[in-house]
Amino acid sequence: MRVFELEFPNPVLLASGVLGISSYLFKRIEKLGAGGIVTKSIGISPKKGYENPTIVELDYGFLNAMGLPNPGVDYFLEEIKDLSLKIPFIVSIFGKDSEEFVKIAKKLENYCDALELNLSCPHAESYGMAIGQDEKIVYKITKDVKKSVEIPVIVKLTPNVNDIVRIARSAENGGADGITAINTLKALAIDIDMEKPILKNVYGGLSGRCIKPVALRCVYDIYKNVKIPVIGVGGIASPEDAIEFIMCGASLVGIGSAARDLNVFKDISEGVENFLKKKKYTLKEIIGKATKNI
Ligand code: RRO
Repeated sequence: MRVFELEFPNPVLLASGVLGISSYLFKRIEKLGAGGIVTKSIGISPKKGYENPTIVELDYGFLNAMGLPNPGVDYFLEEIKDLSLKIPFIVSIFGKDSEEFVKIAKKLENYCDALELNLSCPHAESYGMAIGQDEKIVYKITKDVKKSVEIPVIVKLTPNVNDIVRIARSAENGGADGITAINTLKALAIDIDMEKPILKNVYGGLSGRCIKPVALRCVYDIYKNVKIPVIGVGGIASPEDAIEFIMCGASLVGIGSAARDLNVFKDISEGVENFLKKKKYTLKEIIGKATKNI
């Protein structure tokens, strides 16, 4: 499967933010059958993240406010400089403005296959969703990063906007090679015995099965309105979920919350392959199929 001029052995990727940033873990995810890896978001300098509790499991998904914990780009480069993978390795990055994004992007360019710009963390005011909700900022950051590196640049969008298509178009106009949809939904959970919000940060990002229909709607709308490939992320836990996303227009899918079971990559990619065999389709033939059968 060729997307962004990179060869993916299967369409099932590790989504950003899920399993840390150690080289050992990336090798392990490759062995477990992932078609590609997107790292936890990396910033310009080390960041401890928020105090606990930073994550809570709900009946229908997870709510997290980790607070962008990461070791900073220089330490991360030390960690990955000898990493050798056969699958595409995509580094997610965040910054407070386009200058910071460009600085980080340039440092990483020779050590990864593509960059994913995280413009969508739901609770990091000056780093995340606030910039990803503004189409002019999305355009500028995308354009500036694109101008400064040779590798593909993918933009990860927030669903916490009135019109995600407008934002996707800004990324496309800025020169993005692809769109990842979606990051988590801004949400809240209350501990009724403590009589206060569960997360230290109060607000968090909702992920898991409950956000799948929202993510599908976003992928569907983006696919119909932009030409660049889409990576679908949001509540995917089975081959059937992945096929729904592909039929809505995703060329690749990302696994986040469901990656607590590390067999998920093989299970989903084999399940998708079996479906295609049974229906006598190629993967390419079903991308966006549900948007045409109306
Ligand atoms: O680190 C986080 O708290 C976080 C990030 Br960067 C993100 O993009 N999405 C999310 O739900 N949490």
